[in-house]
Amino acid sequence: MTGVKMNRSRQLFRKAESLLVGGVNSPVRAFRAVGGRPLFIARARGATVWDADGRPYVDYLGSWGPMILGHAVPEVIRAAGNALKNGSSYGAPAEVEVRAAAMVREAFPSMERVRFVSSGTEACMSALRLARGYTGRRYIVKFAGCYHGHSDGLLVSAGSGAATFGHPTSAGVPPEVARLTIVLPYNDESAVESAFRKWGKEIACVIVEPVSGNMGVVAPEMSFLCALRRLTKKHGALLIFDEVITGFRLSLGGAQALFGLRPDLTCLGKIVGGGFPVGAFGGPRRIMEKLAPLGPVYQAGTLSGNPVAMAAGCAVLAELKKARPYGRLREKTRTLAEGIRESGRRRGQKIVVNSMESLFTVFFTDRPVTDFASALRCDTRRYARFFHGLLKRGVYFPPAQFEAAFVSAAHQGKDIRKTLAAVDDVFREMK
Ligand code: HOZ
Repeated sequence: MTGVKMNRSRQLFRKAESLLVGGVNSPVRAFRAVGGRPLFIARARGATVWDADGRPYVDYLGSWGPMILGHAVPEVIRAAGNALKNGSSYGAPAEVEVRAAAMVREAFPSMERVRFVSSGTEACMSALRLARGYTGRRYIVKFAGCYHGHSDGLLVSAGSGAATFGHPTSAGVPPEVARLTIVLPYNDESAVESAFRKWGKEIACVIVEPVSGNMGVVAPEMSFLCALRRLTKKHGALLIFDEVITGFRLSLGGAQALFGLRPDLTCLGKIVGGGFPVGAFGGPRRIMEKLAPLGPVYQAGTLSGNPVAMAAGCAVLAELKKARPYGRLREKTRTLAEGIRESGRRRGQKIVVNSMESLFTVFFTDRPVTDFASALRCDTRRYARFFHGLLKRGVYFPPAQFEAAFVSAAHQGKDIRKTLAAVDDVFREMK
């Protein structure tokens, strides 16, 4: 046989394409936004993932957020392993659910009552139904470029993969459903004011990523978040913070603790499950008790509060509470963001690096990115070159422009130095 031997990832992807839609189970993983073929990951530890050919990469995906402590953390392995020995699912209450709920409420005092589900999508979808059931209203307000999972009413002008693949409003969402979603520009409080003037009595809730991670990282204006709180209260609508990304990441108590704001409902996912499929939503008793079995809003799940997932989540939350890695995470992210900006300046690149605590995005534009419209002005082809340049040098960034990169407690100085050297080299090459 002559020619180059096909690497294992490529072999696996070829096979996967004949079995899985697009070879993947979640669109952005297919690398279509950046071209080429996805890597298959065989194992992960700390801040490193290894592909199926045994090549290591400094990982900034962190499974899209859950791995704030890094991969294969001994405490998490131990907790999940011990739980597993007692069976993997009961479909009946277990003590660990109570422990997890107490930990969530301690970190998020606004979540007086909690319901665990199996994903962030499910948490947001259920919070929406609850908001409608509680207020007896039908409209919801969301912001262009925010992504709250893939339930029908929320897949309207959505960020993340929906934006990447050019379907911010998905096919299959009936227009009758999409019409119930009012989409406004992020960071635009006057747009929110006029929406409330027009439909105030019919708006059940406003749902927002308090720091957006799904059009890339976009920080909120404090006045914007305050206006949301003020206007929802004034008009009897609920304010929902989607903290699926920010919860336990920006601080132990998420964005709401960092900004000192109290939403009516909070949605969690990712970190709360310690790398297992978990979501949660919660809020004050008077609202949450509208949920079945106490109230008329129905919501249920066979794997909700799964004991293995709950045990893993508790282990991560306990570790975060003990180690309080937030200051160090912020410092590492600042070093990365400043290093990338500096390199960009030196190499004549038009980039903007947005960062917030342990989240950041390198945008290929020279104008500030403050909302979806400015994010969409980025040069996604240059992002693709940047991504592949880094990957070739052993650094794994998100395979799409409209996503966040995640820094973990496991990233060490040497990882950051390697990343910055790779970035500089790629920028030099991209000139
Ligand atoms: N929705 C995630 C990006 N914001 C992607 C999830 C995945 O592909 O794992």
